Amino acid sequence: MTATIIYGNQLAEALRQEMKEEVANLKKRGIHPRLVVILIGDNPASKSYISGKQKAADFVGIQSELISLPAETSENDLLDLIKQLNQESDVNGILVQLPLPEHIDEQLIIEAIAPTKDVDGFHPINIGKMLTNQDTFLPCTPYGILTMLKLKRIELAGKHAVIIGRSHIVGKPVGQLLLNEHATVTYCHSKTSNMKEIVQLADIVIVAVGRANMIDHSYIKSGATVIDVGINRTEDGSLTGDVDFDSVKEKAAYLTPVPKGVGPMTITMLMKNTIKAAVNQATN
Ligand code: L34
Repeated sequence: MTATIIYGNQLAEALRQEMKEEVANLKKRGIHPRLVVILIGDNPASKSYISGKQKAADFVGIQSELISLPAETSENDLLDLIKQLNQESDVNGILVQLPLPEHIDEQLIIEAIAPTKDVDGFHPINIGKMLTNQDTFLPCTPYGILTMLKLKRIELAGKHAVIIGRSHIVGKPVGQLLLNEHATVTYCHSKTSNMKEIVQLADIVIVAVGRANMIDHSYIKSGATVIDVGINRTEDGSLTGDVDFDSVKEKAAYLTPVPKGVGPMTITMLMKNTIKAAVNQATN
């Protein structure tokens, strides 16, 4: 079997086109979605992801502003900035790009963002709503993965999904979203003793670890769907996923590439959440 490759960039483009029309219509009603992105320091990967976010916002018609602050910015100054943006009624979404420098407490910052403006869906209130299947901002990467699976009409109910990785921004929440879709969910992580045997049972495998090519065909059940969330920079500067693409593509039914897989969907879901924030704030 040779896998159907799921090109996230193509799905993302179609979704952004729809959002562009939606935003044009919202503007006729006086709703102008606006996103503020905060970058602390100058991590090159963060800069690249943020530039993708700004390009997408421009395309869709979302006004985006980047506030770029030095790595030495104090936790208190960042908290003050967030409090100020929470108060500004023309700011619909606030995103603090992660990771943050060591001296800043990430959780404290996430919890400072007004839940109504938390377009990342990282605030504990929004995570709680996600867990209990209430309407909320879903975290962008898990939301992007779910959207890809749905657009490709990949069955989730009753299927065994194995998540490799338990980070707060990808692994944990994507498992919960798949559980909400009635999948049977297993989490694997660094302390899992028999990972290969578990992954071999999976109908759907989500790999979000950050180790290049760690999953090859020997882990994969024939006909499985494999979603690669890893973004690893190789020595020559190119990007590669956590999945050994050439090996797995001969065994899986569906496989996402890196780049052009999950990454562009993450950005697209941020646009969706920002539009949702603007609409919610205009009507509440
Ligand atoms: N607050 N921090 C916050 N929210 C987020 O949702 C993120 N994330 C993760 C890192 N920190 C965050 C992102 O935006 C990862 N992430 C992200 C966003 C976009 C892309 C990858 C990760 C992306 O566009 N990837 C492209 C390649 C980009 C490149 O060349 O550098 C791709 O095709 O996969």
